[in-house]
Amino acid sequence: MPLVAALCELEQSGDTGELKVWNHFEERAAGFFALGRTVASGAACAVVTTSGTAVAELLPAVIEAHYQRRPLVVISADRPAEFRGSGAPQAIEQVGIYGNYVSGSEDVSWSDVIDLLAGWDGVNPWHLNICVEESDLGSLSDNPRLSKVRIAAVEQARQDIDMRPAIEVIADAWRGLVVMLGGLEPEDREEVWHFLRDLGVPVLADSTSGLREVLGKLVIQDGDRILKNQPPANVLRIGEVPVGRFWRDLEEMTDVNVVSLSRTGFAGLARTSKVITGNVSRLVRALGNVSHAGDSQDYLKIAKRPGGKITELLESFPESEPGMVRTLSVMATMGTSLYLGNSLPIREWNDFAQLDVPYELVRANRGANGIDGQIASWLGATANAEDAWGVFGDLTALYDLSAPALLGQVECRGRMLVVINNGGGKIFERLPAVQNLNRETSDLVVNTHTHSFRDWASMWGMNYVCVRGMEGFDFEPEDQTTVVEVIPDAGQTKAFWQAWETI
Ligand SMILES: Cc1ncc(C[n+]2csc(CCOP(=O)(O)OP(=O)(O)O)c2C)c(N)n1
Repeated sequence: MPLVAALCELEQSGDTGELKVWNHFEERAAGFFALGRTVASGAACAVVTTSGTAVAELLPAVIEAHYQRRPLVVISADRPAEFRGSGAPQAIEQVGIYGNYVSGSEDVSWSDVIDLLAGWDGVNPWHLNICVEESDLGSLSDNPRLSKVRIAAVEQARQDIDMRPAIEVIADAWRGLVVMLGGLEPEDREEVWHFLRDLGVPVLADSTSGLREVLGKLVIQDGDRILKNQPPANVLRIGEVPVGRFWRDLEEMTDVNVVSLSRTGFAGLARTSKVITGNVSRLVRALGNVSHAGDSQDYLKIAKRPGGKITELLESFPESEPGMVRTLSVMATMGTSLYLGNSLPIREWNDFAQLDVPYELVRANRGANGIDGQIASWLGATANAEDAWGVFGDLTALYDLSAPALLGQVECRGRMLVVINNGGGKIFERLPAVQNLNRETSDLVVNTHTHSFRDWASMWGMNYVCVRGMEGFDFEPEDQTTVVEVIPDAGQTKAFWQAWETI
């Protein structure tokens, strides 16, 4: 209560112009919403909680922030330190609860709350645990002196970065070089686009790179399979860890030389590879002018045939899940931003979405690839934006049923919340090991269900549209949030994948 009161007082006084308070009764969604805010604003966002398991609810968002390297701060209220280990009400071991997922934490009492962010790097998650005495609760006028702090320089200018691994991989392009493009920060896109256009090597581009639709002829369609059959000698990864299957296959292909240019510094592979860490634009600029390397292994030529076949399949099975994703991808060009939920939505978007019209902004939570907190993260990342589109799997949406409690605090004009309801975690049905299970066991793995999202939409005052066939795609964005429940035809989906295997 004193923390909330202090924040509201500050927000209302207008002394700290940039401070904005949101609220949610449920900490897990609040954590992911805050994460979304850090993504959209580039600035820190703190979640303030009471003591006890409330603090534990934030662990998934803190983990995601750690792997995405986002400045998510947890400010947890705690019972006074002498309660630790006592089993007293709402007293749990809060100190250290986030383990290595925070870059540091402070454990303090109410009267000490001054300059506690001094040790924080301003880049990674951080935990501030504040013990509050019963007597503090009555003395609201003694609010801690929350004041603006200047966070240590976020990233020092690093002249000393060794770019040689990337330079060598480019020089070796004549033996085969493919760029795998993961998610990029919006400000890095232009620099990377110029670099790739100059280099001219084939690119496997994730939707979250924001460049998938603008690289034109450089993008390899069906690249996962083509590269598996004929691996290049070199892979240059730029941005986040790529989503596609070929990145996982690289784990075993230890003779393929892999170099990553990464903001977060995570290799994304357990095998040997080289990672150059830093601001991606700056790293690309440090490579200087590159000469045109082209497509020495003819990947783009090889990809033409399967690319055409896939288009044919999407047209033959328009109500299959990939077919409906394609249609949705055309409609979503109306939006100002796109958020892709994990599991099949992000994969099917990468593989089957339209390639002609770029999306202004594409986001996803790819730190730990969780299906939790996705709707809340999307709301946080688009809190001030009209015409925001988010596409989620059904289990993913079921995980985050409380997230719409935030809708009253965010921009909802034109907001489109798409749930692709295929009746479970259908990504697992694509695995051969699961296909060999008996029905009962596979239903357990897939979490098969028959729930609809109609009543959920109604509970939170959202519009609802159900899309069962192609004719269902004639909905329009409204002034309030619309839930679009897309139900692919299971038979067409099966037929699509069977035909796809034979391409
Ligand atoms: C928090 C969390 N729990 C479990 C998983 C494992 N998992 C990955 S994908 C998936 C299924 C997701 O189902 P759904 O959202 O319906 O998407 P679909 O696979 O049908 O596209 C699960 C359970 C995870 N990634 N994150």
